[in-house]
Amino acid sequence: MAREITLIGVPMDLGQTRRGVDMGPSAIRYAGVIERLENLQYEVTDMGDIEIGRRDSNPSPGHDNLKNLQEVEKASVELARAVSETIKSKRFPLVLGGDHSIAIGTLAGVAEHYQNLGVIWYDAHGDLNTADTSPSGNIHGMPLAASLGIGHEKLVNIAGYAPKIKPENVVIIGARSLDDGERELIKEKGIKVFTMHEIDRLGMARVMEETLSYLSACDGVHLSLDLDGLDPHDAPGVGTPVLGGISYRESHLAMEMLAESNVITSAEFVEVNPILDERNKTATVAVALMGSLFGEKLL
Ligand code: 5AB
Ligand code: MN
Ligand code: MN
Ligand code: MN
Repeated sequence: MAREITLIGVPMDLGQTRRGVDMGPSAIRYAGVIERLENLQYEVTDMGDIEIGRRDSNPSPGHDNLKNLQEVEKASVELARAVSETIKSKRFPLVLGGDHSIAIGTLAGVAEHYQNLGVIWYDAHGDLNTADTSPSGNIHGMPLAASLGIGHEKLVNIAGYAPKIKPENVVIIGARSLDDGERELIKEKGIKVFTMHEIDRLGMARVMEETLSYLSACDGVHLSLDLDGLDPHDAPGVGTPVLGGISYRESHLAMEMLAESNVITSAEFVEVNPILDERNKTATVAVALMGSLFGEKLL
């Protein structure tokens, strides 16, 4: 893992309809992310926030069921550029969301640097919808599909190439809410999913061991961590909470095992919504998990 980290804030809230998730990057900074990483002897540069356009109050025809498509596309292009530049200068991109639609841009910037990029999608949801299958029209439910090359061409072709990742290089961890179309896509593409059932049954240690061995042929691994993967008792400040999630302790173990394996080459922490939170708890959890991911140890 690079010892130099670039923080990229993405105050995106246009991938869903609840207000407040645009304040996620500020909340994470306020929770002390820079100090936390500097204490671990990383050199940290905060490049500030990507500019996000205005909420599209009048969706243009032909974009049905893709809310704010234009603005999400625009921000994704800019984010992809920032992430790609970061990797070019041999630094680790740590992206702070913002809603999960930002993963389209993050992965567009990351994937051009790898032949065989692995992705760990830590989430209560599959984020495998398209405009045709989405019950909401919210693009934050579509980024994994778009990155696999499935969905609207504007989302699929960010940065001018597609697909970004291969289905056999994706592991979803924490799933407990999937739509019908997502279930079909998982079966059709044979995507590896550790649902809450498997986490309960196998335990997080074995889930992470299997995840790491499953992705062992990858030349880089991106961690896309949606805070709603955690149980809402531990991470209440999210827009689409689902009961019965991964615990705080299990999440720490997962991050510690990723740190030990030294395979993660880029990461994003998304869906922190301070308006829905309890005293910045969710951002604080996010920063604590980043601590573990970047090698924090008690002894
Ligand atoms: B998140 C839902 N599947 O598509 C949809 O938080 C929820 O990035 C998506 O995981 C949740 O609207 C998106 C019902
Ligand atoms: Mn989610
Ligand atoms: Mn998500
Ligand atoms: Mn959510």
